[in-house]
Amino acid sequence: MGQYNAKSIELLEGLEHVRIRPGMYIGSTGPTGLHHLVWEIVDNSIDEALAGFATHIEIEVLPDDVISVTDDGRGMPVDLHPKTGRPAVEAIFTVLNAGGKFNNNTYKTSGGLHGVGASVVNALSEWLKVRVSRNGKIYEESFNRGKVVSELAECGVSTHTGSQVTFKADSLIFREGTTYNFETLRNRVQQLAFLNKGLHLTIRDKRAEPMVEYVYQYEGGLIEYIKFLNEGKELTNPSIIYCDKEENNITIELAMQYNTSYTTSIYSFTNNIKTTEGGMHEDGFKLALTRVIGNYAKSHDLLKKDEQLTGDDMREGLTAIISIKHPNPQFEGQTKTKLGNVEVKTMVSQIFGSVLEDFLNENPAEAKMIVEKCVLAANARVAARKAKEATRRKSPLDSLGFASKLADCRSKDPAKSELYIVEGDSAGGSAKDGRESEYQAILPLRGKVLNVQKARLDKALANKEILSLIQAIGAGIGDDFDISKARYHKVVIMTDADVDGDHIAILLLTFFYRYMPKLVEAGYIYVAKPPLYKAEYGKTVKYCYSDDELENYKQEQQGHKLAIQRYKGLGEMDAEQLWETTMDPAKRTLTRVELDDAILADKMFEILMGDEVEPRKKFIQENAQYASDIDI
Ligand code: TSJ
Repeated sequence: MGQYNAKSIELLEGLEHVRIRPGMYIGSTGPTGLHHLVWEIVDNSIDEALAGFATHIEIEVLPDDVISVTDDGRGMPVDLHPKTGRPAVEAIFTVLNAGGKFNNNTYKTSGGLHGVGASVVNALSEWLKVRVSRNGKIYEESFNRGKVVSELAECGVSTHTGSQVTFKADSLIFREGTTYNFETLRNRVQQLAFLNKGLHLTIRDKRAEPMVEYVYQYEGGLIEYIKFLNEGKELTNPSIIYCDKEENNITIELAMQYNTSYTTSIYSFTNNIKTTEGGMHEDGFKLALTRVIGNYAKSHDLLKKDEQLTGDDMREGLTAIISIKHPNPQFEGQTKTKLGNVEVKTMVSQIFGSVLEDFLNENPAEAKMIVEKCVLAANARVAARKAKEATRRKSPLDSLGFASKLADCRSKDPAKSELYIVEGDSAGGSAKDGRESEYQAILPLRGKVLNVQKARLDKALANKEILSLIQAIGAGIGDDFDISKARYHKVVIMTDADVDGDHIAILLLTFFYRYMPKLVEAGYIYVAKPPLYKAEYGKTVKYCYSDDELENYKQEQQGHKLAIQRYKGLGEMDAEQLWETTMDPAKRTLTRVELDDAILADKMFEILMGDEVEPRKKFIQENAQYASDIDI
């Protein structure tokens, strides 16, 4: 790697624009954009580690939501630019696109979603301090809202090298607040540790009393990631199949293992960025998997006469992680999270293909277990196809031998139409009577919905409640799902505000997440919030949606004798009350379901679908963060 110095930093553009249009640089000024600042800084330290110069990175959330990131790398360059006479480190923080990101000598392998760099973080910080240990000295410089307030100066001696950046996000920019969610930060730091084998990462929450600290270092890299993801799952065969290879400056690391579930979890990354839309690395992996297992099954006579394995059959129950490090990644697709480099496909296919082939040949007993599982999947696929055909028939009322209980709305405009999925026939009745039938449809569900986490598609499709749901939504299911055919742009889950109701809501969410993920991604799924209490005096009625709200109301109304009713279920409300409290767009609170982190969601559903109530309760309390309350 060439000498990195002040010359390689070119002056481009001032930072004023970043403050005028922050969204252009960090995506949003909400919580996502705020957390993005942290990754923009951490990425630089990861690069230093990938270049072989840093081994430890520490991330701290300090009181007042100040972030501090420290590494033990070479320390940012402090030499002066020959033309401007300014220190290199200053340019990193004051010049847009400085820092060598677009410089060939110092290619960037890590990277945030937008790859915008330290200067953007500086521009969007109320204050920022950088401290460099280098040349036996410590240097410091500080900034306010992107502008230098204290020039680079020596402030001590040092026996080691490294970089530290400390900043406070600007509340004038981040109007929704500058509070960090520690769980969000911890989760990504752990992921970075899995993705960068051997790297020592520490994260601390010093806002908490006592301070909270997590230390991550995974010598096994993706092997340990797979172990973590398959934790608590029953395995098809004991081995994790793994490869880690570098060729032409491109690194390919891959790990996979089967479990006995029916879901496929393939996650891919390029330069530590999740490639949600897949791309050439995933294609190469799937190609090799299909080819090698297919050949093995055939050559070892493991298939009956008319049995054939498809790629999908070979991916059922598979957990796989593919991580590529590439000096020049091409990101394509709608969200720029699809790897486009064609050369990667052949590389992954060849490298992983030969590792898998060797594994099967050297472990015949495990190979047999894997093939047998694929054959089971193939048989289930044939059964599911027949069941699926039945769901495609047009009318919700005919062909299936049962009448769906859907009370449809009159509007045929999906953008205006809402589907309420209601727990129980009695609440379903009230909802039907109370609704605005022009645009609100009601589908009552009886009892518990099938747990699709534990059932294959063919079994799910044999379930009446699920069939009614698929037919009501009208957009198909699984691979055939077509969001443009969805008959409602709001699908509202309305269950009792108790443990059973929560469970039903989660079962429904699991179903949507597994079989209609596009509906979740599009933000069409909502959870209704029914009141917990009715407090009355005279003719004044007040509905309270939480214990806190009730307490506050009691305080306010100390002069009155309140009659308080606790609702045990939706069924206790009459049609008018249900409309007024939970369905009227002018008054109701709907929580939009957001599950944008598929890895986290998979793990959560796994915990949730267990038979115990406590972990489920804990989830619901802790994961308010994955849902945002929207008053509509
Ligand atoms: F960019 C930044 F300011 F946000 C930042 C950079 C923040 C943090 C916490 C660390 C870093 C950083 C940068 N850590 N390590 C480096 N390394 C360099 O900038 C560096 C040092 C020396 C040389 C060289 O060629 O001598 C090259 C580079 C890129």
